[in-house]
Amino acid sequence: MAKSYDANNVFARILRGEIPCKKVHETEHALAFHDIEPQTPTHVLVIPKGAYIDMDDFTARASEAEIAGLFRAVGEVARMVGADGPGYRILSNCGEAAHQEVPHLHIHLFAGRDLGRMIG
Ligand code: DGP
Repeated sequence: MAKSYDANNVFARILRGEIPCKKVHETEHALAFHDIEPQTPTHVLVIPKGAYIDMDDFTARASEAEIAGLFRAVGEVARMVGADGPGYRILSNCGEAAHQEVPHLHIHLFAGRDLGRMIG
């Protein structure tokens, strides 16, 4: 059964300007802002402006322009925060098994220290 998008999730509210965020970057298709509970010295979330629950929903319904726009923005953010040199990690939790908390697609960008090796 198709999941339905909750228009009152916290990132939808940030997109509508109802909740403040520390903005890093904004494009036609994406918004990037600092995570409220940073796990690394640099921890930015990059989200699509469209109403998509997770990566599964996004890749099924978003246009080519939206998909390209989101991933282009991730690269732009990495360069803007200076993560492109030393390196960074991107991650997106999708659904219950991955413990996704906010039901609006978001890509975490972690940087600012050695991130170690990651498995699973
Ligand atoms: P996830 O578990 O992948 O759904 O991560 C959700 C992230 O969202 C988590 O790292 C904390 C962050 N977050 C939750 N609420 C807010 C908020 O109101 N503002 C910001 N900037 N980040 C938030």
